[in-house]
Amino acid sequence: IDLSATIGNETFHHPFVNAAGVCDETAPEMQSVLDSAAGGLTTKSATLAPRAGNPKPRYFDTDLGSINSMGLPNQGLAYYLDFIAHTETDKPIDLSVTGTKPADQVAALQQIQASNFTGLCELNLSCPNVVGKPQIGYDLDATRAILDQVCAFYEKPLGVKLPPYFDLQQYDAMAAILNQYPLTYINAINSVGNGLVIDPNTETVVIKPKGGFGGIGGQYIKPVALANVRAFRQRLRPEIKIIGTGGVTTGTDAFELILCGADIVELGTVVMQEGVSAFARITHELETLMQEKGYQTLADFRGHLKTQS
Ligand code: FMN
Repeated sequence: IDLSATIGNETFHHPFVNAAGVCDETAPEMQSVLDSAAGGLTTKSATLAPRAGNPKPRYFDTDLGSINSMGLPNQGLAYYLDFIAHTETDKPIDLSVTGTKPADQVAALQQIQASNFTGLCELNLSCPNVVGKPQIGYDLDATRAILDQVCAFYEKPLGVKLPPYFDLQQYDAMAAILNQYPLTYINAINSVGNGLVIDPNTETVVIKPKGGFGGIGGQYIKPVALANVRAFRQRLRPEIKIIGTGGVTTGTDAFELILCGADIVELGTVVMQEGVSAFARITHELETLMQEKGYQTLADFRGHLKTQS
C-alpha cells in the first residue's frame, strides 16, 4: 500500500502531520514529531516576536475533545526558521505563521520570502484566541486585503489555514476569493471558535482566558471538518490542495476526510491526549481499512464521496 501524497513540491510518505499548535512549540517537541511515524511536521504558528500566550489554565481535555485559548504562545519566527535550517530530515516541514494584526503577518511573510526557507508556509487566518482580535477568515474584505498584499511579493509555496464555515453561501464567497490567488493549498479547519466547556460540579468554566470561551477540537468537530473539506473541494480550483484537519481520532476518521477530498490529514487534539504514538496507530488503522477495501493508494478514493440520488 502506498500512503504517499504531494503538496506543492513536497512529498509526504505518510499522510499524517501534527496540526499547528500541537507538540510543535519547542525544538524537542518538533523533533519528537519528526522522530514519530508522522509524515511531516507543522510548526506552532509563529509571530514576529516571541509570545507567552494567555494565562493558564488555557487548555482542557474532555471525553469528546478539547477546548483551548492558548493565545499563540510561541518562540518567535526566527526560532522556527533556525530550527528548520538546522534540521536534517526527509519529512516536509510546514512553517505556520500568523500575527495579531495584518501588518505583522505581512512582515512575517516578508522575512520568510527573504530567508533560505523553501518549504510550505501556512498563513493562519483563523486564530480564535487572541483577545480583542476577530478571525481574519471571517472577514471577506480583510481576507482579500491580506492576500493582495502578500501575493504581491511572496513567491514561495503558500497555504492558508481557515476557520470553519457553516453556511453554503460562506463557502461560495470564500472560495471565490481564494481561487483568485496562486495558493498551493488550504488547511480546513482551525478549531471551532469560542465554544464553552463548563464543570457542573463547580459551576465554573474550565479555562481562564476570555471568560472561558475557547476553540473546540476533537471528536465534537469532525462533521464540521468533513463538511468544510468537501465544500471547498467542490469549489476550489483543482490545483489548490487541501489539508484536512479536525476531529480525527481513528484511521476511519482520516479515511472519511480523504473521501471528502483531503490530500493529507492533520492530527491535533488526539496528539495532545495520546502523544506522538497516535501517528503510528492511526496510520496502521488507515492502512488496514484500505486493505479491507482493496485500495492501493490514497488517490483510489480521494474525493470519491457518494451522495444519495
Ligand atoms: N491552529 C493554528 O493554525 N495555529 C496554532 O497555533 C494553533 N494552536 C493550537 C493549540 C492547541 C493546544 C490546539 C488544541 C489547537 C491549536 N490549533 C492551532 C488548531 C489545530 O491546529 C486544529 O486546527 C484544531 O485543533 C482542530 O483539530 P483537532 O480536532 O484534531 O484538534
